[in-house]
Amino acid sequence: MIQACIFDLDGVIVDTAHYHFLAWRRLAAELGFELTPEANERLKGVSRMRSLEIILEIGGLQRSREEMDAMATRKNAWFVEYIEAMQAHEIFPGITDLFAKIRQAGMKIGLASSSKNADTVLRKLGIAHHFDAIVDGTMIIHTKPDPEIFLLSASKLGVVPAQCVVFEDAQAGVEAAKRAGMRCVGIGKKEQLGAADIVVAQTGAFDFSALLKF
Ligand code: B16
Ligand code: MG
Repeated sequence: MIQACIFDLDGVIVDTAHYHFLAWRRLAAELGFELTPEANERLKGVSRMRSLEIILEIGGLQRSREEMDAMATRKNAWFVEYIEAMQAHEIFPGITDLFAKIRQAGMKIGLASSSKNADTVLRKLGIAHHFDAIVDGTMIIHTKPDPEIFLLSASKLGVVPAQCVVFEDAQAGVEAAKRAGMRCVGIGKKEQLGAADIVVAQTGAFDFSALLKF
């Protein structure tokens, strides 16, 4: 019986995944190659530095640690510009209704985002009060697909992993949820998120009654 729903942030609650893509694409262009939407799937859910390592791998480039730090800082400044301009209405449709249904059913709600900017996004959307526990990129050592972020969320929520369901848009996030021993709702396309228990195109399209069948 599910006792808690744990939500990823970027790409699940709001389309900040697109802002990450725009910022990484801009950096790739500066480095002299194009970042395609397909290649971008590998960047979703993983930390900023891991994303940069993947970008350099895609471009067949090598850079020193100092150069990488400077590039990650530049990408983050562009991303922060996007999210500072974000409006509360950019939250995906159906999210607050889904939160209300979860609450009515007596379940807890957690947030598990790899982002170190999660606080800013939550503040812009005005939704931090919905969560019983928040875990972000500043609180973990190992990035998704490591299960650390979800195991920490479950422990903060006071629920065992087998009683949790994770909502994730990233391949790395689905893998992390399964490695944590949790159920997973994939947000996106089946071809990319086939390892999830169910895949829906958007979080708001998830049929709450499906939770009761898990
Ligand atoms: P930052 P999520 C993740 O957030 C993003 O999916 C991923 O693309 C990004 O690299 C990561 O956060 C780190 O973000 O650079 O803001 O610390 O999907 O786990 O909410
Ligand atoms: Mg995500």
